[in-house]
Amino acid sequence: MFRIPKTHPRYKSLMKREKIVAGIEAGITSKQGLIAHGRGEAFDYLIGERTLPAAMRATEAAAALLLTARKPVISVNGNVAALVPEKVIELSELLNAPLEVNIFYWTEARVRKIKEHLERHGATNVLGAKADARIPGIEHARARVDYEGIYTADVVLAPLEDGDRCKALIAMGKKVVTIDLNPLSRTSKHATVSIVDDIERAVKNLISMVKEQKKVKGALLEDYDNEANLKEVINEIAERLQDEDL
Ligand code: PTJ
Repeated sequence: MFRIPKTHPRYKSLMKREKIVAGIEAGITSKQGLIAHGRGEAFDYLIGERTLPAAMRATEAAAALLLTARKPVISVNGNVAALVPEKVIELSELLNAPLEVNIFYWTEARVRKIKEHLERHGATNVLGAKADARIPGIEHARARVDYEGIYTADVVLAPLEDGDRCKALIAMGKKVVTIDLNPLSRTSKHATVSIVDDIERAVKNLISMVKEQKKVKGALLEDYDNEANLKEVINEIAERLQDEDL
C-alpha cells in the first residue's frame, strides 16, 4: 500500500483508494470497481463527505427492516470486501445474517478469493460459492445466488448494487436495502430503503443503530417513504451547494 501521511488533508479519501487498489492487487476487486469508486467519490464531494440527515433517517429505517427480517442476507461484492470487511462481518453477526459473495464481473477465482478474504477477517458463514439458484429475469452473472442465501431471503442488504438485480429482487417479493452514494441511480430508485452515504460511514452507522434498536424495537418503518427520502437527499445536497463559499 502506498504510504499516505495521516496529516494529509484528504487522508481518509486517499486511504479508501489505497484499499480499492490493494483489493485489485489481491484479486478481490474488479478493475471496473475503480471506476465505480470514482463515481462514488464525486457524489461524496457534492454531499460534503459526511452523513446527511436524510441518509441517517434511511439508515434508521434500514436497521429496523433488517432487525425485523425473518431471513436477512448481506450481499458482498469486490468493492465492499476491499473497503469494509470487518464491519460487514460485525453487522452479519449482530443481525445473524450470513454474508453472500455476489459479484457482477463474475469469475470463480474472485468468488473464492473474496470468501477467503472475509474468512481471514473472521467470517464463519460466507455463502455464494454454491450458486445453485438463479434470480429470474436477469441474464448477467449477478443472477447466480445460493438457494439457502439470497434466493430464500426476505430482506437483502445489497450495497453498491446493480439496478437490474435490485429490481429483480423486488420483483421476487423481497425487500432490498442499498447503500449507494448516487441518489439518482436505478438501484437507489428501486430499493425499499436507499442509504445515500459512503459504505464505510453507512455500515458504521447501521451497526450503532442495530445495537440501539435491539433494545427498543421501534415502529420506525411505518412512516418511511424511499422516494420522499431521496428527494430530501437531493434537496440537502442542493442547499449545501448553495450555501457553500465557492
Ligand atoms: O465486484 P463486482 O464484480 O460485483 O463489481 C462491483 C461494482 C461496484 C464494480 C459493480 O457493482 C458496478 O459496476 O457497480 P455500479 O453499477 O457502478 O454501481 C456502483 C454504485 O456504487 C455507483 O452508483 C457509485 O456511485 C456507488 N459507490 C461507489 N463507491 C461507493 C458507492 N456508494 C457508497 N460508498 C462507496 N464507497
